[in-house]
Amino acid sequence: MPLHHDTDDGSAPVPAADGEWSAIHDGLAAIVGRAHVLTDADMVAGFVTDWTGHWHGRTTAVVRPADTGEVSAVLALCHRAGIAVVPQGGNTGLVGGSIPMNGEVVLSTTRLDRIEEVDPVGRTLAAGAGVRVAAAQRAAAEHGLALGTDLASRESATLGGIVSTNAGGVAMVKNGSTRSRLLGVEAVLADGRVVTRWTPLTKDNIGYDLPGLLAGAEGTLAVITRVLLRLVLPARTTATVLAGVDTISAALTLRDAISAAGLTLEAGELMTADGLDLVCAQQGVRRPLGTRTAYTALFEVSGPADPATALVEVLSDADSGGIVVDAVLEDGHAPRLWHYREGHTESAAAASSTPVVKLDVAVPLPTMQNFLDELSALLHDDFPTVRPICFGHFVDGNVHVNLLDVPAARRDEVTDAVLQTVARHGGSISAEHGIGRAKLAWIGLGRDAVDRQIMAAVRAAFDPDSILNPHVLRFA
Ligand code: 2HG
Ligand code: ZN
Repeated sequence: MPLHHDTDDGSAPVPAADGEWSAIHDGLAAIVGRAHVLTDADMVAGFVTDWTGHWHGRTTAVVRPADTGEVSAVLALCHRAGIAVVPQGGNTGLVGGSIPMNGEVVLSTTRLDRIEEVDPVGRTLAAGAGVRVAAAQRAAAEHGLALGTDLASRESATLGGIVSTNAGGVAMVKNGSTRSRLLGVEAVLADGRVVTRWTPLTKDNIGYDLPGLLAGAEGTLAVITRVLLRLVLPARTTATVLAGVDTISAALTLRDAISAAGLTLEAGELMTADGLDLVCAQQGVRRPLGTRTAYTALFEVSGPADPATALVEVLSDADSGGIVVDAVLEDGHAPRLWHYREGHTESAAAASSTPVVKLDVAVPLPTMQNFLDELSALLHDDFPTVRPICFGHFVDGNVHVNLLDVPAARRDEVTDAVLQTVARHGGSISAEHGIGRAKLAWIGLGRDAVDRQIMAAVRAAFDPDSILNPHVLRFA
């Protein structure tokens, strides 16, 4: 089979001539069936553009294998031909991490969609990487258990995707990261070899944590085909409150009062006045509170007895202490209240005249107020036409800085300004979305030179020919 030449930036190998592709397409079709090798522009359109609309690429073929054997054969073929491959799940990522930019083959995992087993005794779920998060949640719920990861894109995001990005989401405060619940994994290396660590044991201490390494690797080390996840016990009774507060410190005081009352925090989210206004305007819903406050915190709590009554007591104390300006409370998970928070992403996208610049960052809680104040002053002074909307999983220190109406020519400049501010506050330039392509230029703000050398060596050990997602998560 003919070999490759390098693309523009010298790193992603693809075949040199069109004729070579037809042989490769035939080889791929022999593995997965002609119907699962997509080459038509209309058919591949949804695989080459990301959700934000900023990342547009091109692919010479989207391949949809049905099982691990087919994934292995596809990768072996691409490896022999020196063709770069971009693994893709639900394509809901926000950092351009699953978009082919230089004609790479897209390996879509969405046909690996079998839920194999929920073990209610061992409390585990075994499933294909292409299973949607919501489907896995439903399967766990049928056995009185919960997946432990929850995020707004649950209907589209896949298990392989949330493992590959080590997704955080709204339940991380209670259940920890996706990585922390990954017990086992089956994955295919760039040359087609299959690596399997598959033990439902929470205690299994033999050598390096390979599943932990694949979690958060953004598809650069191997293509995950199956996952074994530890499930969690869901809360039996919950209550949800939206609390209007003037400061981050007040929101944190409320968090502490909730814990001190013996309630468990299921989620702790933050919105700003501008963010709530935007959601209300875009979604045509009424403001949830009578008073417009600088911040609105959403807490979902659980407790052994009656969490709603316990929460009312916490709120009336907080109210008399001048901490909470206004609040609305509902029993249970309260989708109506959650909608104000989960509506942010779509509302920002719909309201912006340019693709939203999405900067998912984390800062230490004691500095969050200073960070937000400094950020807002900086944007106001240096980027007066940009509209910032900040929200996120604030109890984890996680802020989603969304920047609307950023002119294309100023994307990098404003990104740099925000990420430098994050670094000055001792924060992380990527809290939960990963580095992808969007933050490649800033990785040095979060990892020092030796750290990056080790990560590069790990990557080379898995994929010495740089076949897998070559433009993502680079360390040089
Ligand atoms: C969320 O928390 C997601 O809703 C998306 O992480 C965040 O749109 C964003 O910036
Ligand atoms: Zn988030």
